Amino acid sequence: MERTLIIIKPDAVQRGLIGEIITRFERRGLRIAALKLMQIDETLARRHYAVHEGKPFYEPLIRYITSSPVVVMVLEGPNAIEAARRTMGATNPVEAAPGTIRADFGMEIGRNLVHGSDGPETAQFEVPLFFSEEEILSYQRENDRWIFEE
Ligand code: DAT
Ligand code: MG
Repeated sequence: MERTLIIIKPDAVQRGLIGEIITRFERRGLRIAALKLMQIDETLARRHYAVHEGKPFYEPLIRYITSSPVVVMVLEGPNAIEAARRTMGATNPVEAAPGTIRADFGMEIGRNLVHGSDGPETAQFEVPLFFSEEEILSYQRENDRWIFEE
């Protein structure tokens, strides 16, 4: 089962959208393997977004992601990475498809509400930045067989 790291970003927490965003992933069928509210410090922010170091939006991005608590989750399911990113929508909310989280709640690329790992290698790098192995739970839901074919 594939795993992805999701961050409900500071703007979404401040706007009272934690439940709404979790619901969209949960309703789709993604299984929550880990979940917590936390404050991202500068060290963690710089590590998580290291791939963007040097880009013009890097410093504002670090200020934004450290500006208020976030909710971080590990979601799992078949093709969890792509499923989550399609539920989130395009990086820039004005380009995101209607019905996605970023389109339905966002206006600006620098306030795009949610993060999701963009590939298997990224997920394997990002998940351990936020969660220890003991915090990630392996379990079955009673209705998994009605959501996951195998
Ligand atoms: P995503 O979050 O969709 O994976 P990304 O990894 O390319 O997008 O960028 C990380 C975050 O940085 C993104 O959520 C918002 C911000 N960002 C990306 N490109 C930007 C740009 N051109 N201008 C301003 N902010 C940008
Ligand atoms: Mg990314």
